[in-house]
Amino acid sequence: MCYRGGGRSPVNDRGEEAIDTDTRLTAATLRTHLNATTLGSSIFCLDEIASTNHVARERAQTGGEDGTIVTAEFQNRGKGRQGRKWFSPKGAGIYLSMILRSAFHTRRPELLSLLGAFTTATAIRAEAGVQAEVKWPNDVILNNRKVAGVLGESGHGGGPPFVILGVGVNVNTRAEDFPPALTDTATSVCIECGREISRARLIASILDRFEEFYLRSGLDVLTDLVTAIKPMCPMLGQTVRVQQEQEVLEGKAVDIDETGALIVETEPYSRHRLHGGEVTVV
Ligand code: BT5
Repeated sequence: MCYRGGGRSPVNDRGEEAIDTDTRLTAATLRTHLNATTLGSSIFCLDEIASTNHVARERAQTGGEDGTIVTAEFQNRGKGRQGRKWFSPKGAGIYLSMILRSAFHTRRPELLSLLGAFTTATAIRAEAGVQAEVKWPNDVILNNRKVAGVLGESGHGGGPPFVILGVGVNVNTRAEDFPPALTDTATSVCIECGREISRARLIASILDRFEEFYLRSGLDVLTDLVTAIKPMCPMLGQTVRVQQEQEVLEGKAVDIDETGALIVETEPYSRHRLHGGEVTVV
């Protein structure tokens, strides 16, 4: 269970495994599942690369259009926020980046990351029937373990300013394939739902849901988005500790506002708007 194809292939310590050609992602397969029209206007499905965010950035800087999608079977330098690494074993996960150029949304990169986490969580719920949750600012959690992360990076060139939104999802990764550093904190959709999930269907489901919000602009969409996210974010109402660079803040997470900021109350009438950081529920 929780591996691709009918038999187990050897996995080395870089997470490399032979690709089963039947399950390799292709633009044609993605298009059979995709309803979105802007997202996926151009699709590049690659094999081994450093990072889909790097490739998407290069394409954006040379004119890559709004909605262009890059996926990979394997990332040898998959990255998280602040120089952290993203474990990206071959063929088992989704490594997806989108070029986003909507002027309305790229002015709110934090909200785009939250939208990425929210649509990934709702897509996992729909495709696998498990209770994925959003952990502000950029994570998707299943049974208290991280199943997906989102990395938003802003840039210029090749057209209107852009955000590259990278989404990494552990889809069919087996428990024993996570490196020791992640065994207590990470999980995959397959581990939690007990069956393999089609990466192509899950990507299409994420993009379709993302586009519903992305093609709209104005205050209404911000309100609708935040209203939809909040019930999926169990940290609201909890006491949290937020690490922001050198500063640590502890208080009650009371709200997410329309900019995507987390509102933390340290004492009555003392509210802080946080735009990023590492959150632990105390
Ligand atoms: C993230 O960063 O969660 C953003 C991850 C974004 C990955 C995608 S894949 C497609 C695109 N191309 C890229 O190169 N990146 C994006 P952050 O919140 O900083 O979390 C990173 C931390 O999560 C690491 O330091 C580990 O502790 C943990 N981690 C690493 N790989 C993981 C995995 N596969 N599953 C769960 N946790 C992981």
